[in-house]
Amino acid sequence: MPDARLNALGLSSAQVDECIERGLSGVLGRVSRVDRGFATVETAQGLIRIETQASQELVVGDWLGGTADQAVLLTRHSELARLGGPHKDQRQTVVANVDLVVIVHSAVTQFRLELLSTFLVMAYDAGADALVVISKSDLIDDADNVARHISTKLGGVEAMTISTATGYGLDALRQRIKDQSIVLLGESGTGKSTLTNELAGSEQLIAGELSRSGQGKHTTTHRELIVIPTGGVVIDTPGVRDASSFSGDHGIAMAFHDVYDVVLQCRFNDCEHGDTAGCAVSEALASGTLDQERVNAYLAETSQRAQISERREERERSKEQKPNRRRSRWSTAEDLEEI
Ligand SMILES: Nc1nc2c(ncn2[C@@H]2O[C@H](COP(=O)(O)OP(=O)(O)OP(=O)(O)O)[C@@H](O)[C@H]2O)c(=O)[nH]1
Ligand SMILES: [Mg+2]
Ligand SMILES: [Zn+2]
Repeated sequence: MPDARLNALGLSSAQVDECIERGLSGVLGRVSRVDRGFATVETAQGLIRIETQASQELVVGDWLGGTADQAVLLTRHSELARLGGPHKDQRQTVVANVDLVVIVHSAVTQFRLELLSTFLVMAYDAGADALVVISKSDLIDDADNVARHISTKLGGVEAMTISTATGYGLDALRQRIKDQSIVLLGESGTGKSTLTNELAGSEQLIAGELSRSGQGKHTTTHRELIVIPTGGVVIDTPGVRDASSFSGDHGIAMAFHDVYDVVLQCRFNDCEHGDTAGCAVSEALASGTLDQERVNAYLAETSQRAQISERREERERSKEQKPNRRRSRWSTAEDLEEI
């Protein structure tokens, strides 16, 4: 059953074994794009479109087995999620089966520690690895220094520097992501689509994005999965201004490992890590073991998480009190166009 195209799409023995175990013969394919009502699926036989059902929300990166009429969603090994739903307080999977989340940050954009930390939390919560890519290195003298600084501020996460204008760092990046499924996350205009096109080479241009207007900005509106000829697949996503993660403990513990280790030593379970006597965090700050900016980012992430779950619980309570209220509309494809 496996063929060269499916391998290029990132097929692993897990999907093949699952198809055999579940008796799924026929089509095997990967969702490359989801539009309202249907998904575009790449198969060994070419592209097919299948209707999506409310009962089975498909996302880019999903693997499907079975037949075109009765496609079966195969087990996801990772799920990148954000806050979604009508009240922006539900877990919503946006991309599946990625190995590596590549956070793209432009060397000439103001570095927002909280936003980049949120991307990191999302990556680890997804069950993926994280890599920070500093783009547009041609526009400043010391982009590698910027990469080192940002890596330190983000707790030592791996960082690389690239320029699609000069080609700097691209071979190293191709090697790093070889044979992996990666998703690009970042603010708008950081160069995600330019990088996607560069990685795709002659394979595929993001035709829709580039043909709509001749010049100027080509703001991405869809997530799209594209095969990289040197090995791997890349999922381009629309840029975001603000991100809210559906942060679980795992993502926070990984992204803020240094802060989290100290938090666990606090004397009080409900410590707010202010200037309280016995607070391990304020002691670590005073002795210089912890970085104030990282602690601030940690506190912002956890307090946002607390607010969201409070809001959700309050909503659930008021729903219980008003049993006849009309149910709100669940998210549609349009709500998804943010990451
Ligand atoms: N100087 C320079 N410009 C770049 C580089 N990479 C991308 N750009 C430019 O940056 C602008 C934005 O690039 P895009 O690739 O569209 O950015 P994006 O991250 O996809 O943006 P959204 O789709 O809105 O999220 C374009 O004008 C690119 O030509 C680079 O390495 N150097
Ligand atoms: Mg784009
Ligand atoms: Zn404390």
